[in-house]
Amino acid sequence: MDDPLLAPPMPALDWVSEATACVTRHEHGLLRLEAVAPDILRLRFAPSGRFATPRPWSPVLELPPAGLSVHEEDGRLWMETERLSARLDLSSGAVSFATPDGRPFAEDLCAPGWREVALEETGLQHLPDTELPPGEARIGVGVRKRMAPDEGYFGFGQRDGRLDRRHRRLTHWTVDRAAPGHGLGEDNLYQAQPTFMAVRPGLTWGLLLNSTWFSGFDVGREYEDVLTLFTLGGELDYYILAGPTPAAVVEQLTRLTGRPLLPPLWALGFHQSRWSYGTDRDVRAIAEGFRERAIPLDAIHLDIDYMDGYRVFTWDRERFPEPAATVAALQALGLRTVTIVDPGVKHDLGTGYGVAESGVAGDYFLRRPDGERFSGWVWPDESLFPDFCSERTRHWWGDLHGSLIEIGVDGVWCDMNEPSIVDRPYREPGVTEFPIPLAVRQGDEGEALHAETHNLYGHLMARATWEGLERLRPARRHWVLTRSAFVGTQRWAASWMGDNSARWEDLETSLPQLASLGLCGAPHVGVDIGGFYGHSFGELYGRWIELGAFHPFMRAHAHRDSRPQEPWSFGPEIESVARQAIELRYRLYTLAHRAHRRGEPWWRPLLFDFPDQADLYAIEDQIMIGPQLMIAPIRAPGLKRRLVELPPGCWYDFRSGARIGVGPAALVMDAPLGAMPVLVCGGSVITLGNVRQSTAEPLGELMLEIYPDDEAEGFWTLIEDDGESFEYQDGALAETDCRIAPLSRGAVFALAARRGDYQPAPRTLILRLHLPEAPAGLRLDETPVEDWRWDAELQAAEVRINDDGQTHRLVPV
Ligand code: MIG
Repeated sequence: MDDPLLAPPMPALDWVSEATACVTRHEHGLLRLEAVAPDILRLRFAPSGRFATPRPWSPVLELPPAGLSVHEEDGRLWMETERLSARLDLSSGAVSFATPDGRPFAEDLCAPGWREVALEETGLQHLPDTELPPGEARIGVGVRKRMAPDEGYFGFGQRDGRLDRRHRRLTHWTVDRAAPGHGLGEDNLYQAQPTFMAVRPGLTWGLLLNSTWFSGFDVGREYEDVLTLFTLGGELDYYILAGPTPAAVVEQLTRLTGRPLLPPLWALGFHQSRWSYGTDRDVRAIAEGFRERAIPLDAIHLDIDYMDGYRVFTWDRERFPEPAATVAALQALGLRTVTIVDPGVKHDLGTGYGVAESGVAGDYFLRRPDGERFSGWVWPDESLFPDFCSERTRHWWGDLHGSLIEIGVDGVWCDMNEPSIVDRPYREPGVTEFPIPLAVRQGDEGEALHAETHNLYGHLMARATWEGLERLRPARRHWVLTRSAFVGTQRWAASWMGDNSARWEDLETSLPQLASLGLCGAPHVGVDIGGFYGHSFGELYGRWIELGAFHPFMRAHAHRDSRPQEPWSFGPEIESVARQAIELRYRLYTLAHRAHRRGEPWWRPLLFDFPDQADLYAIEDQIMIGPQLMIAPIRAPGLKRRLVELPPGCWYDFRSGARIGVGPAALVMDAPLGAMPVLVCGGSVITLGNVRQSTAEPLGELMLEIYPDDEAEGFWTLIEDDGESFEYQDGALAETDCRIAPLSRGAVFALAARRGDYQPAPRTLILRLHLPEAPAGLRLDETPVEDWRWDAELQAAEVRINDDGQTHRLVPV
């Protein structure tokens, strides 16, 4: 699709406008521009003149439409909402967008173009029966847009490589990255998210390509400063997100694709995994190992060896004679059990394997174009594959989780769902990937080709799993982990980045990788801490776990051939680094409610919070954890200190409590193993609980670490709920607003009265106000405080109050 042609002009023959949309008719095709919301416009162009019918499994939600005003002037159509405008040149068919004050962006260089595409051009694996069927599937459609020279291009889903994707060509097709190691390439990985944001000082806008087909973005690689969007499937369909900030773009994107789930609290704790803890005894020993050593843990993952011959939804009764008893024993230690489930169902008919038999009886498995059932090889050898586009199939699959729920399993880990399939048993030589033929029909009505639905295989498996858990156990929040995903999967699942390696390079690439996903609306992400392939080693593991303590989803995992990789496997020094890192995670309060409400990523690049500082765009080795904390990880061996860029504002050292500088500036900070720099932005209130061995233990006290800025006022809302149920949806929340005046205005700290119906357990609040020097005294609610202390080391005044949910005001005097 790299043809050098700019598409020829495509004059409009006529146009009609409706309340929310405007359609222009061209000699070849129709172009429709629709206001999906005041800040979201959708553009569709169908060269055939027929727009594709909506898909019942579309990852994009229907929003109540917004008004669009349209008028023609000077050979152009002007279309406007309150927040966004578009202009279509009637003689050429090119469209561009602009802010309400007239700043243009995403300007077409020409009309959309289209042509027939040969499969070879896509780079997709090409077997005789994977041919694209003739017709719209083979029609590639695209358009080229001008890239403003000062724009950085971010998002683009799960990939290796740099944060800013200018000068790159990126495609979207989910694949199992079978080879060890996440390098610095940018090829397709397990997940596909055809969305990005363009950021420049003063304006961020976003784009979601509404195509589940093979698609791509050429971000100024082919032609300098030219952005090309292209997709197979015969229709160009994209949404423009008005921004004007990265946070607004992610909010708009997750309004369209669904807000991220709110995980149960336990899922935000530490998860320990390995391929595989192979027996009941191994699992219990690991659990006890954590408790004996007082290393906090909430979940243990069971990889594929718990199953009987890799048959999904079965247990190997020799290795796990009484799974319910094992799960109960873990529960007694405050631990949840997560089990892996692969999509491939062993082709095992006539032996009493109910999953295969009910799947065949219900006709839930994919069929080849010739009508034969499709099979391929995975762990259970020859396997059948559910058609997750079918609602009936999703229902059946979801219900199968009843057997796991009965045993007491709390979370489901969906693996191999790109899907990953090979052409013969793994043990035989010459194993090759074996794709589902692109012409396979999917959906309850057979409405779509696999070519259209491939990228949704993992997305819809995660959905089927979540919806099944919801039916089976409606009162408790569910938890699903998935390897493959698309935009929108955040509604149902967290994800990890698949099979990385125990190498510094893999730790390094994980930083921008997770940050990019956050920009695509997927906040609940993490990578295998320590590295999956290969043998991890003390320093790498130590650096990784101190970093991983800030992953939104925190799990350590390792390959079956790698040496033990539990926190105590590398000797006492690393064990204590790991314990401290995990303890810190358990003390920090969660950002999950913010993510759930606005899609806000909590692991994010500096540009998210500082979009006007172009010199910070390229920084990918410092990560903001929510708006208040910034971490500066170590990515290489032997380092004991590193350079840290301070964005604008005043900054504190989280560990020492000391004020360290005012940005923009850069400084060198100490970073011994176990103590990578963690900074707090002025104007922050960091909430810390006490150390707990699991999230099930009660919080005795809550520390509010208050860090005033020099000039800016700080705001923070602490959001709590029971961590387990859906009652927060009916108002069972506790929300506490905090405000901290700048030092220039006395650093007064104000706590508002608690809102909402959730009542936290009785507790003490410890207010720690960080100040440049000791105040003469403190007044609390207009009364002088007698019982307070100045902590000279932390440079903070500390006072304890009973958390009565009322308004309080602390004034240093
Ligand atoms: O072919 O279940 O990414 O986390 O341990 C390998 C075994 C299959 C790949 C997953 C990995 C998991 C492994 N799986």
